Amino acid sequence: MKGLYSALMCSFDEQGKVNEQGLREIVRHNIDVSKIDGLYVNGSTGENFLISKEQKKQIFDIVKDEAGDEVKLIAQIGALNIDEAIELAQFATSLGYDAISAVTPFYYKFEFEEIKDYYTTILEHVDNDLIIYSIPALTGVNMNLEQFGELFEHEQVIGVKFTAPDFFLLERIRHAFPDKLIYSGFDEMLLPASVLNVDGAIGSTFNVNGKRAKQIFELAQSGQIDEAREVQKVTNDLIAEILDNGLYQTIKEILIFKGVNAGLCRKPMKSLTDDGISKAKQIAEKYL
Ligand code: HMN
Repeated sequence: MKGLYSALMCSFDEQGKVNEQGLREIVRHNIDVSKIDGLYVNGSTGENFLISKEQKKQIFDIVKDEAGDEVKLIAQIGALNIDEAIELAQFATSLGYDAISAVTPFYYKFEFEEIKDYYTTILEHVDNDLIIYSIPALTGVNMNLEQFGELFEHEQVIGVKFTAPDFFLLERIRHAFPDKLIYSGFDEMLLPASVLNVDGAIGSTFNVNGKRAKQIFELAQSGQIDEAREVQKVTNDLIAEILDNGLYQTIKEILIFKGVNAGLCRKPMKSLTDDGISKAKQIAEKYL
């Protein structure tokens, strides 16, 4: 399960429906062109929190059908409605997903005991491994070392997707739990996370910049830090321009420029203006 995973984008049409052909093309681009090790399906980048349960199932189904066993597949099934999370976990597991992942429950400012109960309840109902999805900036849920340790006591909890700029905590988790999988979540911080010996990374920009991400990860692993820093620098120039123009929309527009039918984002995400589309093309020409 180690390696680099694209946080998979999904292609939506003007009505907000899943564009099956477009989604298949995004999967193929990640496997054939970006040479990614795996796909993280229905995460933030997949606009998971903007779509229905039926659409989530449709996406799990199409991605597994297209990717088969060519790369590892992680299904993000976290939902505030725990029945939905369980149903999605069982569905993805029945399709053959290699692991499930669930975002920490958010919005209601749950206590840690409630968060722990959320994970144990899901795992009582599904025979699969689980990766905690921690993204404090978006969920407001900040867990400390001891709390990660309590979640890791469950043998089905095999790791964490760590999307935070807290390298002190990352190092402490790495040191305390050498057998758990840690995936770095911020693409612009891949090098420092790799130096701290994470097992892999999950990122939105890997949909278009997967080869450079892999270079950074592999160079860091072999101790070639100066070389890795150079690749991270170019990567961060690219990421800065993408963020400035609109993260998901710009990645989709770059994919479209590359001939992949990446479609539109779901409302309430706005579409790129004509200027934004031109800028995305310039970014693609400059870096990719
Ligand atoms: C997901 O759930 O889709 C991803 O794993 C999220 C991933 O960590 C991305 N985070 C967000 O989009 C919030 C990053 O790849 C991020 O987009 C990138 O580092 C640019 O900031």
